[in-house]
Amino acid sequence: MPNTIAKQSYSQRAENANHPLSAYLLRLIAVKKSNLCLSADVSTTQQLLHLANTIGPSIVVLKTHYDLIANWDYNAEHGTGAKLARLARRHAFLIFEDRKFGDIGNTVQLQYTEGTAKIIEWSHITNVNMIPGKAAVDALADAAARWRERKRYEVKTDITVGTPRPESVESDEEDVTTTPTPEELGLDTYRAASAGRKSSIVSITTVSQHFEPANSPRSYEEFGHESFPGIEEPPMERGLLILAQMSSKGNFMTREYTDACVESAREHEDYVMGFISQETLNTEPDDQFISMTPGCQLPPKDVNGDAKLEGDGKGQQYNTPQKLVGQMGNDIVIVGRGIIKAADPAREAERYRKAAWEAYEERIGS
Ligand code: S5P
Repeated sequence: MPNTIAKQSYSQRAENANHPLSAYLLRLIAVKKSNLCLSADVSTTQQLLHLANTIGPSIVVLKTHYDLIANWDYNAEHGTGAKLARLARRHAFLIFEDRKFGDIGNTVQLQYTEGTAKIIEWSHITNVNMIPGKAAVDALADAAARWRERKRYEVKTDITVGTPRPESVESDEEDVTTTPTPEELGLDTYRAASAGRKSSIVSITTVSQHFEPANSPRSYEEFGHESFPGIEEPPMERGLLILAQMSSKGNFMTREYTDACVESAREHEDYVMGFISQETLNTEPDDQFISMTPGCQLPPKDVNGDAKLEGDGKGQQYNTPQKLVGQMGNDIVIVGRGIIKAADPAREAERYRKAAWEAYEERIGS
């Protein structure tokens, strides 16, 4: 590992991180003792929200592909993105839309902030495929800065005219408001309670008319019990990950390409949080980037931990958390089918969380 940062704790790194959302994420990791991201690759809103609600306690990031969801509700106030944002607040995780933008600057700006999904409104983090060149990163950074400025203005307006407080939420099948909070139960019992939650298809579609954008202008106190203990709401800043290395067999991302990604990231430290990569790309003393790493699985419980992991037969290659976090210095593992195809996804998520956390502890020597 080329940079001593890989030996630092997440809390130490949070203190030095330049990007407000990176600093928040690193602190969240320390609070939840989780360096796990769930890749929620399912096909309906109900499945997505159910996963977010049951696995939320084990993760710090929930990764979406909104275009996999057949019935994604685009309504900005109470659609799928807004509902997800509410669950993100309740369980304290960030939302990462894995959009892999890859077009000219003007188009990616419009895709990010306009169009159907209005990704920037509900997703704290997104990512870019840098094939079109650095201009795509520049353009996304510019769009995020303008969005942030507009939000600042909207917040002011809201406060001046007086914003109604959120009403209590209602649900016909799973009332997320009566779910005990981590504060009431303690973190471990809270996770166990979520894991035990019945896995029937849940209709959270009727949860509320009062969902907020991902970062509400309202204060932490006003949400009271809806927020997570030990950490405040995330900052309003949005973040970008650059797709610098891929997990898929035979991909075309050469060293030169990866180096260009790092160069671009250094030019936008106030927007680029880090990379999707297979190894830490922090090489200079000042680098504070976060690396999030897909292509992660654990061998089944009854199989020897050193057994070679099979790919998925469609190009995907897998490594264990031990290798990805412990040896390659990555920060967060991204796991999809390893968790969601398990007989008990919430319990499996805990198995992954513990394995990735132990790999980190071993790495920093604690
Ligand atoms: O190199 C990559 C980059 C990404 S973002 N390899 C990947 O697999 N991904 C994404 O991670 C992919 O789109 C999918 O959503 C997830 C991996 O899913 P799994 O089911 O193989 O764990």
